[in-house]
Amino acid sequence: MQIDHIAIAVASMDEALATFERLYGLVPDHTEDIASDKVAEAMIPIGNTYLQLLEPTDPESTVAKYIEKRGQGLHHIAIRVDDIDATLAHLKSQGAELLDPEPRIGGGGHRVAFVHPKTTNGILIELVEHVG
Ligand code: CMX
Ligand code: CO
Repeated sequence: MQIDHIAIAVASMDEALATFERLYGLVPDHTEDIASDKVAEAMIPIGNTYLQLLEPTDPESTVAKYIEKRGQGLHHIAIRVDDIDATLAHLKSQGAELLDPEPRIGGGGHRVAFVHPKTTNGILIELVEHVG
């Protein structure tokens, strides 16, 4: 297990990318529109993990609602696992509230599933199993 990425909800991707580059020299190596989640992502490598900037692309996006309610900031932590099906089965047996009972395809084509923030102290957790 390792941290796959740490996601930050931002109101303006262009502005956030400019800030991270100007202050820390950090630049993304991958950007993508994730239509299923109504967000755009920019993946910024840092050490052996990534910062994921998330900008809503639709007012109905969960990220748009998040920014409206709580402001910009830490949105979720993504944990990389070897076998997401086995991890989900384990979490289910432990009574975790799964937002995605079955894995779905997320950014980069990887298999992902979200676990409700109320399960882990107010932090939204994303599980990621890399494909390819
Ligand atoms: N972190 C912590 N708490 C969160 C949260 C987040 N990211 N988003 C919402 N919440 C809280 C809300 O503040 C609210 O708390 P209260 O009950 O205390 O008021 C509660 O969770 C319910 O929030 P809501 O606005 O009613 O939102 P929903 O129930 O509609 O959905 C959530 C919330 C977490 C399930 C939703 O954000 C979700 O499904 N997220 C997973 C999908 C996602 O984030 N996709 C974008 C990322 C794409 C990627 O990384 O690849
Ligand atoms: Co993510």
